[in-house]
Amino acid sequence: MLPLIVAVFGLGFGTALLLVFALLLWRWGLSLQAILPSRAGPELCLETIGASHFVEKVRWSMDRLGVEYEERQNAGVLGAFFVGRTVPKLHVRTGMVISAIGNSSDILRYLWGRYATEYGERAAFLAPTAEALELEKQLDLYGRYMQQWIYHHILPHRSLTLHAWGCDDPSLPGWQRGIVRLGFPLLRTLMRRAFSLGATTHDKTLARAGDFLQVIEERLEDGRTTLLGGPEISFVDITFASLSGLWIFPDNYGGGKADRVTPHGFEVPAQMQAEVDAWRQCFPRVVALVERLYATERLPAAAVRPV
Ligand SMILES: N[C@@H](CCC(=O)N[C@@H](CS)C(=O)NCC(=O)O)C(=O)O
Repeated sequence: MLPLIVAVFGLGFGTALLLVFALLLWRWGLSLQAILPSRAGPELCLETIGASHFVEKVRWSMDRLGVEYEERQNAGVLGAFFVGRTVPKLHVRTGMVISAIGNSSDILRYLWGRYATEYGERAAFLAPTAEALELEKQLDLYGRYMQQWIYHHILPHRSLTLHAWGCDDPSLPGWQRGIVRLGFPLLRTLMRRAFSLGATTHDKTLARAGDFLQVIEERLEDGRTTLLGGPEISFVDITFASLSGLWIFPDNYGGGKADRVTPHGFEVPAQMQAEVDAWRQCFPRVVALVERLYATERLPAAAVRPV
């Protein structure tokens, strides 16, 4: 950037040197800011986009745990393609140090490690047992199939996609919404490449997601009310329900934090609706589980008592 400024304004050697010095000072100020003791802010800050099933998994877990946190919402996709970060991303302030964790499963492990002793029973749903971790790996794959599935269907529809990315949400920064709107053709191309979208991928995704849902449907045949069979829900139930929200659209998805991006009021693309109808018919126990979890267990953050 600096050489451009120097060239455009025809600056001399002395001014250019001053400019370099000023920029170095500014950069040093930024570094100092990070370690100044007066730095204020929430202990936990969750960086998100409104419509994300991986975000919902963490958000729901944090709401259930009852930790205080601030959610910082962004417009969809910009982060991934221009800053190289995915959401959810949890920023943790410990005194002067701010750490960041950027993978939903790793965030859940951090929450367990940090709060299990202090919160006791209330954190029990986060216990990373061998069985839960094994299922979580498959669930995370299912989450990726869901991304491929939904983008295959919505990307051809500009308004629907922009809505899902938060462009109709006035609480998001206007400049982000503007860039997403303007850059839509590019973002759509990048998205198609990132997920290798196309008819072949769609067929594979549909089959793999269907196979996984069949496994879960069979698991529920013995009448269990949770995926691991215990009386209380665990993080794998929260994960499964959150990831399935993309096709079941249960009431209360997001616990009040995704209302501005849900597709109510939009016509669901016909092929997508047909596939949802088929899944609903083939996997009634799955649908019942997810709807029940959302109706009875998806409490908003404020509903959880402090420890
Ligand atoms: N494995 C990651 C996947 C996260 C992911 O794919 N997040 C998407 C949203 S669902 C994302 O960051 N999209 C980019 C963006 O919207 O900026 C996790 O579990 O957190």
